[in-house]
Amino acid sequence: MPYNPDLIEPKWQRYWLEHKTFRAEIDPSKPKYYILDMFPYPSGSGLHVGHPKGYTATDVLARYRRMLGFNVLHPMGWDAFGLPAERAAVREGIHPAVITQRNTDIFRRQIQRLGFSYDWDREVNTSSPDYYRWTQWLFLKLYEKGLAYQAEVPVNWCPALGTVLANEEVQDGCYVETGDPVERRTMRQWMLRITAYAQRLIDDLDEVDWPQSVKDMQYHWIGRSEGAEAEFKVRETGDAFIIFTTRPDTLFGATYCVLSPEHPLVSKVTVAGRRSAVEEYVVSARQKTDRDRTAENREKTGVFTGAHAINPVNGKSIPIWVADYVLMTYGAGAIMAVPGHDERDHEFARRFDLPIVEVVKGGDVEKAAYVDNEGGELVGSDFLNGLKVPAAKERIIRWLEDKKVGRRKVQFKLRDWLFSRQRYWGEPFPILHLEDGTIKVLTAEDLPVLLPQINEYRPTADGKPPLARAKDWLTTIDRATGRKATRETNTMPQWAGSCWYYLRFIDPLNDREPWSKEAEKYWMPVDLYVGGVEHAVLHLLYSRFWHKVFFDAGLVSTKEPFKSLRNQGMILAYSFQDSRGRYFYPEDVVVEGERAFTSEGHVPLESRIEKMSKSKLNVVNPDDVIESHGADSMRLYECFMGPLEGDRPWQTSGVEGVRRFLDRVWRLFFQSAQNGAEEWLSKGIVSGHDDPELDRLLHKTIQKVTEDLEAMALNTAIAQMMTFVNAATGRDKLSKENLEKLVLLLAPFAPHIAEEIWHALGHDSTLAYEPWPRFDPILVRDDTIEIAVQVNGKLRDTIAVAVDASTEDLERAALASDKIKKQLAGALPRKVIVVPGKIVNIVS
Ligand code: ANZ
Repeated sequence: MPYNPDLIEPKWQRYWLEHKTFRAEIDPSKPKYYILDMFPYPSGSGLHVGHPKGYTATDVLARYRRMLGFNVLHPMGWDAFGLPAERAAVREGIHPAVITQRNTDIFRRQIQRLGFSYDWDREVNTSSPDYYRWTQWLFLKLYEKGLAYQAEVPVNWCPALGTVLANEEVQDGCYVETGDPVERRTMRQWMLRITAYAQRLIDDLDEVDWPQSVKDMQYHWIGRSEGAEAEFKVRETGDAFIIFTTRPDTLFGATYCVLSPEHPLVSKVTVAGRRSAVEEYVVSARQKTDRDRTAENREKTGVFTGAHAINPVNGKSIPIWVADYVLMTYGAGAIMAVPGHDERDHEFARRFDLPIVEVVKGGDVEKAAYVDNEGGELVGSDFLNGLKVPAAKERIIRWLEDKKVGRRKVQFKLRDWLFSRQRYWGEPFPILHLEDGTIKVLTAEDLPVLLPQINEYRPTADGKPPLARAKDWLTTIDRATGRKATRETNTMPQWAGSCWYYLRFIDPLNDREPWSKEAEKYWMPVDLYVGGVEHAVLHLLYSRFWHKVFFDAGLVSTKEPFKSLRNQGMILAYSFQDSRGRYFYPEDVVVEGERAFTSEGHVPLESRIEKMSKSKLNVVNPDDVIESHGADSMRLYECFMGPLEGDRPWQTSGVEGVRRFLDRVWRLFFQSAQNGAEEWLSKGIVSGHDDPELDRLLHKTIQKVTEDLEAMALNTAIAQMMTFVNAATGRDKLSKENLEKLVLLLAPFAPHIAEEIWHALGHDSTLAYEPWPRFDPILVRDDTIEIAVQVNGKLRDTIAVAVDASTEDLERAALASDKIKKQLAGALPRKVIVVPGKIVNIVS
């Protein structure tokens, strides 16, 4: 009976679904383990083999934890609202609701074909009213706490998408998902006050076990700077402005000040003769993005206002300039410039011939800014002279505070989160606008505010949200007062639903509250979260923020939602390109030695390893892999490709390799069974520990696989099982007991074949909750160990000895070594020092 995954796999998948094998219920008698995948947005036409890499790893670990006796919560759902789903809808000309339904069905089927052990009774969909009702409810909580507000703000407007975007969604002036450029506009939008949580978002990262790189990205994005504010007076007008600096110690070195072009004082302080030059400069700066303005090697520009500022520390007058390298959106929108010790100021001073003064000793400030902020010593700075930079900072801050011209200040780069979009496919806000221009916030009883069904859902060029076209929906009556009202027409961004889905999973059917206290107490926090690194400062920052708001509102009992986090690497693929840059399907390429040709044209082709993507024709569909080799082979290969975090190219030959391993496992069990399991069982594979060597190897395998699973080193766990199966193949003396152990070890990785064999071994229910095999510590102990032998402190040989060898045995073995004999050249050693289990030292 050959191994046939086509017969085995659908059968067990049906079994698991019908028996609700992976259903999770609160059970205080068991320790819980909540293991979560970042849920996908069901756009496009289904999964490629890159998606399940993380899902496979979490599934292996979920299955392993169940066998260890944990009550495992492992759910899956759909991040169905938002731009990606809507863009797919626009592309295909199908209504987003229809396309979302279609795509979730495809995703669910594909995911189920891989035999993942999700509790499907907990499936959630962020675009369904019984889900987004609670997203709206949570928005009300944010509003109540003063964390949601409307404001006229400079926004990132993306003309191609017809909507504004959050700062986190924009990189290098483009939308991160599509590369479409964004522009600056000022618009009235909904904002969330994430900045109120900046410090806690930093501090609480100490509590979580996350990759350092992800923590660093969050630190960097939040961007905490310690420094001071100082007040400068304008000599000509008597106005005052504040500057923010991280180097208050250099106050004596300030030789000019800069106002950002948007600074409210610019026009007021500019003297008559400079007015047109300054105005012209301000207009041109408005066109540039912050990114352009602060680009490092861009030539500095600026214009003198004709006015002067008085340095509070020494009363000196210094010129006030306007320059676009100072941003209005950071600090106070104004700086004191210290060209001696700041690179940008140095460059600017050079360009406009402004004085450069040294106040920290150590460099040559005429040549370059000397930026040392630790070891340098203050000069030319009156009462700061002789102090090191850190001490000088403290001293000057005290001085500023005493004289009431400044104060200690912590500054963050993080900005409030722009939370509204001019798109259709999102959660409507639970907000009404009354005729007098005030807003009315709806209450829990009014929810959900249903998203109206409209056919013309495309965005508009002028930024008017598509929901404004839903005439019947738009106008309504405020229930409390009977006054006429219109609904808010912006929608929430896709991140809204994903900010809290992990909490809905713990209590998905609750229609009285988003989740119960009981469920939260039992299941939270998420023990392990696995997903792509691209969410480091988007989803992961947003959901941490919401979670902290929930914590403060008493809705959750933990400060952080995700205790540990791992990022899966990318699955890459070989793609073939000709000299004109055209891509070809691998099937259409013939490889001859070093070169590749297309089947027709014989165009010399280049193959390279790239990210899997439809446009590069290098996508591998999991359905095809399952059809040719089965889901178990696919799962094994996903794990065997390399460490979870690494990027690796997909190789069909690799799938064939793990398939051969499963064939071998199958043969190992059925080698005596020509006619099926029953006969095989009755013939009885010999029982008893009659092959001690294989026995030891099995126990070592249990040990290694267990340790590797704990460390999430799934690839090396599989390699160890392969070693065992190779050793066992060909020997017909495996006891049933040992066979069972091997099946249980394999079960988390290749659950279908494992269930099938388990069943054939005479068990009539699933192995999903069988206890994880234990190894015998005596059997895994190595009999021999390596001991180093030194002569006069130099390593000369290593010898293999019994673990329990005595001091005398060790001395004898060391002196018997040929290499040592040669070293001693026939002489007797003067002294032999033996450290049992470690080393033999010989003094000659
Ligand atoms: C004087 C000074 C002297 C500065 C020196 C640095 C070195 P981070 O680390 O990013 O917080 N700055 C302040 N506000 C600014 C704004 N709105 N736009 C552009 N630059 C601004 O950097 C803080 C430093 O960036 C501040 O400290 C200020 O320059 C500048 F030897 O003040 B510093």
